[in-house]
Amino acid sequence: MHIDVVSIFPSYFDGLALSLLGKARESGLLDMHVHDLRDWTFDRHRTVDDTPYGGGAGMVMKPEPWGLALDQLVSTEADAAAPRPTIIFPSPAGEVFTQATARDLSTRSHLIFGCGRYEGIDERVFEYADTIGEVRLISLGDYVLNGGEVASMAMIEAIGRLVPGVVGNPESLVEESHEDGLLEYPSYTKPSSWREREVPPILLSGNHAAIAKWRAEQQLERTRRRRPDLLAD
Ligand code: 6GU
Repeated sequence: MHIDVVSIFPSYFDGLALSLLGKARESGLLDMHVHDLRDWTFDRHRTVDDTPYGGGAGMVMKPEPWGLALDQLVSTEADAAAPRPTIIFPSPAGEVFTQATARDLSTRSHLIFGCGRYEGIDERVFEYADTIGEVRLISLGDYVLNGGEVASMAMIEAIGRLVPGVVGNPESLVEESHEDGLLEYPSYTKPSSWREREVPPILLSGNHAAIAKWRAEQQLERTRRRRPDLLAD
């Protein structure tokens, strides 16, 4: 999978050199490039924002650097017949990101993340992007971050770990929260007694059928208690 990120704070993404995703980048499974939006500015101050037409608080990201960035990242496709990229703009005004969104996006060959700052990006950038790729405005949830960087990192991690080969043991992806629509069952390791707290005896019984049944019950119980909304549909 090829991933491009455009941001005015590229060093946010240094963390993606670590751990599983970092290994996947080294091995070539994830071909990820982070770009500085200011590389597509040509004035002395490398300006990326301006005041909003119609007035109002804050600044808006100018369309020109975004247009040049998108043109370069999309025309760089080695194969002219390559599928159109999916262009993701993190936005609190977008569709909500879920595990299903991550699954869907993990099947794409080329993702571009456009990280907005300030009060947002000139609307015409989304319209133009829609002519060269599939545009998705995606929100992490109903709260506001200062820009798209942290949201993009969360999405890249959720998507990247679903790319075949990135997580060494694919079975560990099956029993996770949200994959079956339920929260995960509780886990325990040694010692069996710790600070007067015992591991549930059934987990020490060796009875695999009984353990599977107990875990399924725990999943339902936890989901009912913490996330009843997940059981509604
Ligand atoms: Cl994707 N961006 C910003 N700026 N804030 C958010 C968000 C995204 N998702 C939740 N809050």
